Amino acid sequence: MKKLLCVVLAIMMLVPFGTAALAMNAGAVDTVKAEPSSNTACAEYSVESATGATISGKVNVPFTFNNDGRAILKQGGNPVKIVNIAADGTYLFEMLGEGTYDVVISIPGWTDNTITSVDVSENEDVEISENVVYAGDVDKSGVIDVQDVATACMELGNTLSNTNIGSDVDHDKDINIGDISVILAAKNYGKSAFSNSFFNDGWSYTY
Ligand SMILES: [Ca+2]
Ligand SMILES: [Ca+2]
Repeated sequence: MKKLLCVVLAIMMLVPFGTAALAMNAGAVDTVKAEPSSNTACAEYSVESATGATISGKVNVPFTFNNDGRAILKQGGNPVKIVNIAADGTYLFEMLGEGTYDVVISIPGWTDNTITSVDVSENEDVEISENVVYAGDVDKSGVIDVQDVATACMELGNTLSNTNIGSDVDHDKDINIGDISVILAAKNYGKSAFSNSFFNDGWSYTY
């Protein structure tokens, strides 16, 4: 009899526990149901994270870019991204990881500008404010001199091609005396390609 009472008591005790267990399970199910929303949050975070850092800038020149200027992103001396400079002179590198980069502004017939040591933190947007280039480095030697004048003179009146596009210094789709004038202009002639060290707190120039 005592044994039977114990069994009955045990069953009576088990029922509430069972209910509690079911309730706990229900709670667990609710938790599982809640997970998709937290997963969505994770997905949104991942998308945002994938956007990464950016480097941007604007090149001011007296012509409208039309697929004739490039911004080249380098890391460790190697190109990692190349973008066209937009019609208004802007360029943008997206989805970058944290690191140190060099940016090369390269336009046919103009001096290059290499902006070195651009430090980028995770998801940081870095804007390069100085993108100085000079018109007249026809042969891309890094300096605007008599050789550029001679090269452009040899191409006067010739149809533009990939091999002589640098002689169209003013980018008007024609190689003429106007291009020679631009090369010889005091603001251009004798100038060298830039190589600038970039710091987030300022600039230093080396020639
Ligand atoms: Ca040159
Ligand atoms: Ca021209």
